[in-house]
Amino acid sequence: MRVFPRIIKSTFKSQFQHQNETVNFNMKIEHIALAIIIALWLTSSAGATNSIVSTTNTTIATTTPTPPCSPTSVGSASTLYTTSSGSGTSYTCFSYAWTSPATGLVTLAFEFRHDPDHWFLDDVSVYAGPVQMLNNTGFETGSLSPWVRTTPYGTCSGVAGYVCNSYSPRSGSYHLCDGSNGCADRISQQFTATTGQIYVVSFWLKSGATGSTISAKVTLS
Ligand SMILES: [Ca+2]
Repeated sequence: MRVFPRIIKSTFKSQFQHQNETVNFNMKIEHIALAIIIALWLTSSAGATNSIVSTTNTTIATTTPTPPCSPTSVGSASTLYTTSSGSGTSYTCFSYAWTSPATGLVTLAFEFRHDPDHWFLDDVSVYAGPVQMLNNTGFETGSLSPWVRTTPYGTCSGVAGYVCNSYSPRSGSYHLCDGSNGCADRISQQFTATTGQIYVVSFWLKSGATGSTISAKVTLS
């Protein structure tokens, strides 16, 4: 009679252990699942954090300067200005809007002859929109470079074009002084132009004196 309860007890114990193992197994599965979910969430969070891209919008102000005097449109003409007399014994502004007919190097050149005295040149600019194409525009380095002096009409007498700090520059301490006599010398600087681009050229000229055999020619070609 005592065997039966023992069998029942053993069966219950076995079932209980089995259930307990099942519960433990289920709890382990739940823990593993929870661990996977947390791992996935952390990965997702880390990914989300990493996916935030910091963008900075930088606004660059570009201002196209107003020429010092109103430009005359010359199309693609290579001669901007020519005179056979002095342009005045005080500084006078000249400005031209020039359209480049080609892409490549162009030369802005000033040919000066002034038998009685000097030509003076200062504040030369060539703007493509807001971009200044020239260097040493006001001769304030105190030397000619990157301007170049050449003598296409031979060796002239008088005072060859040079950067000087006398005779009242228009700006700063220096300007170009050119007293080439007997023939003209040439002061030029190159820049790279683009087809169809409009370049606004401006410069200031002064004649040291009035008199005979004075000439100036400004070309862009
Ligand atoms: Ca100057």
